[in-house]
Amino acid sequence: MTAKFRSIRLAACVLTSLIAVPALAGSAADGVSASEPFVRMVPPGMATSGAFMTLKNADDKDHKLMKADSPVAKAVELHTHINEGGVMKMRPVKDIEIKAKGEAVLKPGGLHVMLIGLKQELKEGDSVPVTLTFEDGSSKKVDAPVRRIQTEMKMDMKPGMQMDMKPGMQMDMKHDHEHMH
Ligand SMILES: [Cu+2]
Repeated sequence: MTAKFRSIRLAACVLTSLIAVPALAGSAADGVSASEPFVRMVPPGMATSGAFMTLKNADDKDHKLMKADSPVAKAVELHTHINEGGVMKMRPVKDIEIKAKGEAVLKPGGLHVMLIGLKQELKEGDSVPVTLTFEDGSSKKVDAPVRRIQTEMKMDMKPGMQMDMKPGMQMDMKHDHEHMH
């Protein structure tokens, strides 16, 4: 391989990592649409946040979201929440299934795209690019605005479920420990 050829290949690699690959007709990225994406606003200094959206599958076959990437975080994982004796805990999931003609809802307290090690402060109204990659390797870029979602966290709490902390805040701190150890 010539040096020139190598540099072209390198340039192509850099380009594909910077620019979202356009969805090819018939690909999973073509069949799945992401509606109402948003990223949760977190206080300055907080190292983690989450991205949420509804993934709709227009195809006759199931699709899977395999991974997500975002330039605002050092690492991005697919997570879900499980309720263990009244305590909400997060668990990484290997993929998120979007059934044929169905949808997968990523929402606070449920499935989410976890942004770990934020590289920048997320201000309300900022747009966070999130690239979703599907089972066939196709991907699409979603621009998720940063929003405050405190009230939605409250809705996830059952009456009688005691929380001696501010909704949202401390739960995220706990996430930090899980990821930072
Ligand atoms: Cu998480």
